[in-house]
Amino acid sequence: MKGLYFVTDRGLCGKTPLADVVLQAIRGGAACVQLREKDLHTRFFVEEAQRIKAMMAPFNVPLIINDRTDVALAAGADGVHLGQEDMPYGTARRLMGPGAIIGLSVETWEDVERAQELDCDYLGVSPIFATPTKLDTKAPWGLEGLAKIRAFSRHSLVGIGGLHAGNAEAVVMAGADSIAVVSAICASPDPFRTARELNQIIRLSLAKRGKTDFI
Ligand code: TZP
Ligand code: MG
Repeated sequence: MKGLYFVTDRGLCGKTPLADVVLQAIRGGAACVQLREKDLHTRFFVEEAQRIKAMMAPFNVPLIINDRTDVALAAGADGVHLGQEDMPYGTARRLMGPGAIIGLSVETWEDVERAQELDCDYLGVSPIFATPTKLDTKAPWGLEGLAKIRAFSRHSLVGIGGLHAGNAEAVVMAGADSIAVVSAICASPDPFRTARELNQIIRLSLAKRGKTDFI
């Protein structure tokens, strides 16, 4: 996982339909989209995921479903993002198959150590900074915590929590391969421009770290 990772929140999109914001984020350069629905009943979550998946078909951008392996399977999504209290990684991998993208949130150092044994596709380092978008988080990792994980982990790292154009470079330089944002794009008056700006910052920062395969 590398680049800009967009995580949805329909409540933060205002009057703009969620699908429009997703399209704008992709046009702005998002490398991945995670559909995150905390309040939808299963039936509507599946229908929404199917709609978004169909809309994303012309783009080479994977759709990841937050928390719910069943919804990911039902909608033919490209992957699932698991929290520590969701389905165990091994079970999700067995159900989703070897080609699926499976990400795992790490909130404590024990989570990071346990993940070292798993062949998940990336770790969601959560949260980097405290954020009003998600209040039930553990202590923020900060840039120091992220750098410590980078030094230890064999996995690709996705930073999430309080990230925006003003701190994305510092987070990439501390070791993130990907920057995940919710409110920076959902609540932006111009999601396309915000995504494009973030994408540029992330690419340049990755290049500074010698990750030139990306550009
Ligand atoms: N997981 C950890 S923090 C967070 C999630 C889903 C929310 C991040 O939202 P924002 O608005 O990008 O700070
Ligand atoms: Mg979760």
